[in-house]
Amino acid sequence: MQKIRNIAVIAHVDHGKTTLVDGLLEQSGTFGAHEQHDERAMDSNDLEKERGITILSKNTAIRYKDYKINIIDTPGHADFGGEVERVLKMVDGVLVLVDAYEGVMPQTKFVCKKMLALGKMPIVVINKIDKPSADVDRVADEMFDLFADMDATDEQQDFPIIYAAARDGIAKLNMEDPDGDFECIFEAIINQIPEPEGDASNPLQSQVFTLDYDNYVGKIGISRIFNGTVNKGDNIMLAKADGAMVKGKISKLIGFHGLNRMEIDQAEAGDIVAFAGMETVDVGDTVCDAQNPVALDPMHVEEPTLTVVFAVNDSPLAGKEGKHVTSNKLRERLEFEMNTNVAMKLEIVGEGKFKVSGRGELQITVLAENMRREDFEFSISRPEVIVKEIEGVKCEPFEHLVIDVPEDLSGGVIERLGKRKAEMKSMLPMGSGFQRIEFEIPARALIGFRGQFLTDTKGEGIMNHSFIEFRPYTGSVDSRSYGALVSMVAGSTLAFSLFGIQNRGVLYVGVQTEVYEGMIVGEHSRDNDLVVNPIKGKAQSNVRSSGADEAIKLIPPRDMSLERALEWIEDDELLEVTPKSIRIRKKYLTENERKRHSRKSPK
Ligand SMILES: Nc1nc2c(ncn2[C@@H]2O[C@H](COP(=O)(O)OP(=O)(O)OP(=O)(O)O)[C@@H](O)[C@H]2O)c(=O)[nH]1
Ligand SMILES: [Mg+2]
Repeated sequence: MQKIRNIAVIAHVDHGKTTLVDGLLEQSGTFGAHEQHDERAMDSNDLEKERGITILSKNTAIRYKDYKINIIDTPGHADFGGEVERVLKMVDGVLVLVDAYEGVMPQTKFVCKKMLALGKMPIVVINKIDKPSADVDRVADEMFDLFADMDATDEQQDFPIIYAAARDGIAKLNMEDPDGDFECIFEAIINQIPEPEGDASNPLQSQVFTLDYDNYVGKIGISRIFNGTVNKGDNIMLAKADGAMVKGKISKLIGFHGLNRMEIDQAEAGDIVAFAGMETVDVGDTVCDAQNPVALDPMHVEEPTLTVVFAVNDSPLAGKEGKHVTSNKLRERLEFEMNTNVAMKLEIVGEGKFKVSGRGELQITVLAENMRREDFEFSISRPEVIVKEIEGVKCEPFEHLVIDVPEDLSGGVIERLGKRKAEMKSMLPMGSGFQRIEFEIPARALIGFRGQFLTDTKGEGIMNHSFIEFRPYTGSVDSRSYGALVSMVAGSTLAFSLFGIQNRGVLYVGVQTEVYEGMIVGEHSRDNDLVVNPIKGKAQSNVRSSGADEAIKLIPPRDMSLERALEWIEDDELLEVTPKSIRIRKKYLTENERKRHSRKSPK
């Protein structure tokens, strides 16, 4: 049997996981001397590259001495937390990264809790020790406290610490030591992480934790072999989560090495490999011995906490910019997503209306953004949290919120959060004039909060949050305090009229933008909606006024990204998403309709 170690790299967002994996690939000699690769090579899809974050967990393998080390890089953003939990079942230990200044953050807690509960062996890597603000002693203490609070076993509590600057390929066991390379990380992996259990001579049991799709071979299931040996061409039995058994055949067996995948003939217990040839494979399925099929425990998938409705775009500008606009196309695409993305759920709620549930706004934005790029056009409604009954009590999701704010601004932020039913848990000075304040808050109250928070902290505040649990419903919370500037007409915007409107709030559109009746062109500075005419030209007159035309100075419109717009909209508003534009609109386009509907359902 070959010597194998299986690890996952876990941490809060941006603490340097993917960068560390780069270093592991590099320093193990897995990248050839002349092999070209990008920074953060594992962040391979377009959105990951653009945003600089990991969205999907991905696995790779390296060789160190005579060991094969399978490494799974995981996403750190809370919305993708479901991925991490699944991945943790596949490995025998983890590298937990923690930023040498930021310390323990909400998602550090989330992933550590899961990891400790599953009994995995941790190696703690305090990363970014090169930062001038690094405070490794405080951060190490925070990690010890965290593990103690979470009932780590003695063995887990005894974790090794490695100090690293992953970006520079530096690591060492003591801060006082001279800078070394990643050898101490490799050694810790082979010495501290247990070898995989299981026996190559037992009947095959291999659990699928991620799906991939290849245009040539179709659906691919990436899985960890817990028992047995598998050969290319083997007949197998696929044990589904619902208990069904489906016969299948391994048409291709795929191994991993660095950024490459290659066909292999055989793999055995302990390893992580991919199978092709089973079109019905889903995450959580067990690939079993055909004669003696025994399913492994199904995977617990984190429940969604948030829903939005995707619907056919029915705005007056519909169908002009996108290629795929019909209900059928939309349904097919969303169903395809659910096939590979187990953390999301889909429900058809009406003609051309699809309720998509997930873990957070970013997860939903990523899906919407991918669809835009594939030439889809659709509308999205305001995100709503999932409310459910637990033992007869109406409950809603709660989040752990951590904010870092300049001291002199903290009062205002605390007051605002109080109105949103946040409960303050702690407050600590962070040095450099910042305070770190922790809250527990209904997830509902966080929708739309980020924009407000950035305004309140003049863009200097940092906020992070992560799901805690469902708790009893808290009643109404403060929401957007501004109304919308709504166009009363259709046409192309003119500078003259925008100039008049910009005193009323903040514009979201510039000149010569196509608008329609009911489209939102900006934010009103008061709490009610204001109907405006953005296409009105200057009245014709025979006398040319002296230079007045040139005096029109427009403030550049606020750029509403998909995320920002999604956070901003209210229940009676929609986002219109096309490959070219993101427009915000009222659900009911005419003022009459809006009046009629607001009378019917007083809010
Ligand atoms: N100063 C400093 N910056 C680092 C170090 N390691 C990583 N970074 C930077 O931190 C940022 C985030 O790095 P990533 O590797 O993408 O972090 P991640 O944990 O994979 O992020 P997610 O996958 O989105 O959770 C990048 O800008 C890196 O260049 C380090 O040792 N020192
Ligand atoms: Mg990453």
